[in-house]
Amino acid sequence: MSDKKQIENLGRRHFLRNSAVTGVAGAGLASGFGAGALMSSRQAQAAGAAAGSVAPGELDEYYGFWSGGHSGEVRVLGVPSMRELMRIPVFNADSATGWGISNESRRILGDSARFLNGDSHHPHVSMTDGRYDGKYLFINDKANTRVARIRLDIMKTDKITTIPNVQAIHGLRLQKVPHTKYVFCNAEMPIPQVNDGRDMENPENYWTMFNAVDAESMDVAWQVIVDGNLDNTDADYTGRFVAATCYNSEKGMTLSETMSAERDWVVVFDVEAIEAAVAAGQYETLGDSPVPVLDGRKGSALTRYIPVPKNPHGLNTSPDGKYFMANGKLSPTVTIIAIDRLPELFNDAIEPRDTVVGEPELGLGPLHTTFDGRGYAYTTLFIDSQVAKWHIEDAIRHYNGEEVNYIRQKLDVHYQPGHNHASLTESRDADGKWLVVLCKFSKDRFLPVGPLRPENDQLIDISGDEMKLVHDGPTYAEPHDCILVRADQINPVRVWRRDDPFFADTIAMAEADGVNVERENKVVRDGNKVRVYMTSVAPTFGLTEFKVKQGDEVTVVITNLDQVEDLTHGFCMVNHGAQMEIGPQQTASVTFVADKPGVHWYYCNWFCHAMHMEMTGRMLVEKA
Ligand code: RUQ
Ligand code: CUA
Ligand code: CA
Repeated sequence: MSDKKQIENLGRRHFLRNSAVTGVAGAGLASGFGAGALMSSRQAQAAGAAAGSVAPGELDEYYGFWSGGHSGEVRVLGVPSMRELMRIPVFNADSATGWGISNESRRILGDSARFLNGDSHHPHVSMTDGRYDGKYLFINDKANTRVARIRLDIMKTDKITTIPNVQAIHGLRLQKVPHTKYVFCNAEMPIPQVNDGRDMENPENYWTMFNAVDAESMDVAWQVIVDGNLDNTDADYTGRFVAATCYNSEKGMTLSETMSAERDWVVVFDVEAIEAAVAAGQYETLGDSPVPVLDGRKGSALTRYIPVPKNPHGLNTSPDGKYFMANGKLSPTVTIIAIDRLPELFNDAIEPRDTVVGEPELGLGPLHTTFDGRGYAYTTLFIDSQVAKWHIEDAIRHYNGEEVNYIRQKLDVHYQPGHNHASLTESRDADGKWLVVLCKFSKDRFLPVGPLRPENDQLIDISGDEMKLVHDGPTYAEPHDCILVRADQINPVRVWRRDDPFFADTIAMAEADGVNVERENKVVRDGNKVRVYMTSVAPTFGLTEFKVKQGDEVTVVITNLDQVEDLTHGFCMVNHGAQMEIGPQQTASVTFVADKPGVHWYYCNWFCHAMHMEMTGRMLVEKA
């Protein structure tokens, strides 16, 4: 072991001891597991060294979709190789594909195309009867209060919705059963209602909302006002209940205020009751938004509030459909809520805490829990830099007073894990093969790259009795969460379909100009707007020159006639900030102002052919 490593480890142990002593959550180390049950993580690490390898040319067994945090994108990885396969721009601008530049992407971004930033945390794949159906992936934008949908057949973002009346969409999950009709998403930050300058000095009049977005139309279906705030969320396997954590029941405006109460809560939403209330017209609308807003504050028939220890974070449904689990963060515990007791709670036959059937102590800073489908749960311990593997039913027995050891193993991860995710864990098909742990710090694991370091996504083999760390993967800011889907559950197309709605508006514009984009290369003038239609076939553009006047607004529309898989062209107009991808059989367009007289070259910037460098043309701009 190098000196550096020793220091790192010492520091880590030392930090651990200190946090226990200062009592952030000291009780976590006291009970629940004996030393015998714990294997050295170094042994585990050595044993699994080759397990994650996928030979060159071989395909992975799982697609992994990673959020890109404040980079705003989504990344596609192969698992278990952890090879990055693709990046899907969502809330960010992307030079390579022209996302945020091309007209098709700007139509999807809509009003929010003016924002260049995003913060994507929680990617989730649409489901039918509790199983991934591979149709869509949905993701939140905390930065600009949006929800986006990615079509998984083309792996492109196809809809983005800004959620009204609220700020900062964080937790996002999908209805699992009978199918993903709703995307449930939590607005984290309470604000005055309406937020038009009133009540700014009165935080007691700030409110936030739980939101349901229709997965097909991407319109906001309804919003429910809650007490406190909202963090993470998950849905059950009956289609009726959704639960969310609240860390700010205090409605504190400062850190210390948000930590002042010993308990916060999990709020449970009754989706059937909410739908009935919407149908019965029991709602208001706020400001200019037409979206039904319902009152789900304490005392409402639409919600129940279950007290749980201090500042909970992750909320996870076990794949057997039995439990919601709230991860304690400032408490060393995970609270297990029995979903089959919720109907009684809504009937007021039991008290909120009667739904709690277990509260195992796992260690310091539990953030997120994931499942293997064999009765075990895996919880990240942020402060301890570990993953705890524990047995759910044993934890429930322990809560009922039996002397049982529910912790099976603690594995060191490097360092400070946030989310973890086991293969297929959010579905009935949870298969307990791989566990990805997204560590917020890499510290000494990689060559230093200046003050900003990568994070570290670790792959752990959980197919056996012991967790085995098999891979370190440096990642750029900041995958919060990921989802692993079996490769056969996703069916991407290989070339674009000519009738794809992604560019239907562009085709409609061409038809209105009387242009058949597959056959014609043509310049159409409409006042000072000029539309330049051209085809592309490697290695040439259909037009090698076109002429416009200084000050014209120029729209270049390119149709890639190549039918060959993987034959993507690009279009870049030098010195005009215009750039886009045109995949095989795709039509794409970009608009810019020809404000400089003279000769301006354009070129193809996706490598397409031996003569790719020569795939060029000139725009001749006549002086005004
Ligand atoms: S949530 S770890 Cu959005 Cu935990 Cu980030
Ligand atoms: Cu076409 Cu490079
Ligand atoms: Ca709190």
